[in-house]
Amino acid sequence: MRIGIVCYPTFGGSGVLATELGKALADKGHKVHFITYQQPVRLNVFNTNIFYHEVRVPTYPLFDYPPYEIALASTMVDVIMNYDLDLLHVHYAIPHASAAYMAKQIVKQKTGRVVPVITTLHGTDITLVGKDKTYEPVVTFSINESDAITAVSENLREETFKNFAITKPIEVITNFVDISRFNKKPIDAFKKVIAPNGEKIVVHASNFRKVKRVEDVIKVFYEIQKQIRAKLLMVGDGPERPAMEELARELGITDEIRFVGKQEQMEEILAVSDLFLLPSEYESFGLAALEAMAAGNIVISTNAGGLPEINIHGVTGYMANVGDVEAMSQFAISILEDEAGLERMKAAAFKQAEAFDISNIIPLYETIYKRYCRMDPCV
Ligand code: GMT
Repeated sequence: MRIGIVCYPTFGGSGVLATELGKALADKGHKVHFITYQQPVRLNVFNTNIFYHEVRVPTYPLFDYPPYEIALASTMVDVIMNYDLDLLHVHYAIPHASAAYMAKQIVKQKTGRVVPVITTLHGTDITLVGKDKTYEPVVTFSINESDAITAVSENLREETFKNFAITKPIEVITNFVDISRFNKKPIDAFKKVIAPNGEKIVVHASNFRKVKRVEDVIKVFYEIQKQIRAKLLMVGDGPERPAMEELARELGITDEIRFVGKQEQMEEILAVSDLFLLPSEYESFGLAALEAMAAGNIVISTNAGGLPEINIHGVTGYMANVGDVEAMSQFAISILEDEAGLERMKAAAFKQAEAFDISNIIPLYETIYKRYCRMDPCV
């Protein structure tokens, strides 16, 4: 099939997921057209089935806010018509679902063809940004106008019905991970650089926004390093980073923490680490935690949102209430002290990640696409 994928190209979970989905579909022979304003970060392969269409947003002195949504809808129309797309699959509702609606109407008016739109809801498009009343009417309308709606967890599906007047079914297709990519042998030399004295390695990766409660990462690690020789790797970047560097200085633990910025080779980092911290206020799913589990890390997280759907308390890691730094610290210390228990838990985390392997999830999306096939047999 000829599939248009619309996503954010940055390091955020929705863009990562959409890009990995597109790459996997291309490997299966589908023609995949990415439509976004920048080359997606994980779109780092050459594949003759993958096409990338950049959305250009011309500026003009009158525009304090250049109209990205109009530029995106116009690019969608161009790609649908010139590459005869079978469907559009948009990731993250804002503004992708409403732009897709507009593109669909324009193509219908021009050609009479109705191009199906599949919208995948990812998280903050529903729980933070989407339900703000500035956006809500358009978000509700464009989700309801989608031909199929999917959510990345049961929790997000429930949140969507709770916060928006949705009149159609929402199917849950969970996020996934490519186990073969994350199940890597650790590079000893790399491990030695980070933890020269055999320290335990703790990792956090995110876009350092308020919702991630990054200060809890630093506070939990502060407690851990009092009891256990450990290092913390802070991967990613975002608005909270300067304050977190300051907090690390105030606590006198800068030698124990490295802020490594955005990293494309997460699998190398996760291969040498032991424990992933995700103390978020909310996660619809927590893709970063799943990737850590696929690399054999245990996860200490909050029990917010969809996290209990992947992290099993006492089996793959531990969960605590949002903000309960003490509980998260105690869980971390007790498992890091127990070498055999840690190894058992790491194996269980990996096993749990296997259930979310990409090979199990891609066919679920293909099943939805096939409903809209124009050819028989569907190819
Ligand atoms: O919060 C992020 O890391 C970015 C955000 C996004 O949409 O790019 O992530 C959301 O989607 C991810 C992929 O589906 C989920 O794994 C994250 O849990 C979700 N973030 C939140 O719900 C806060």
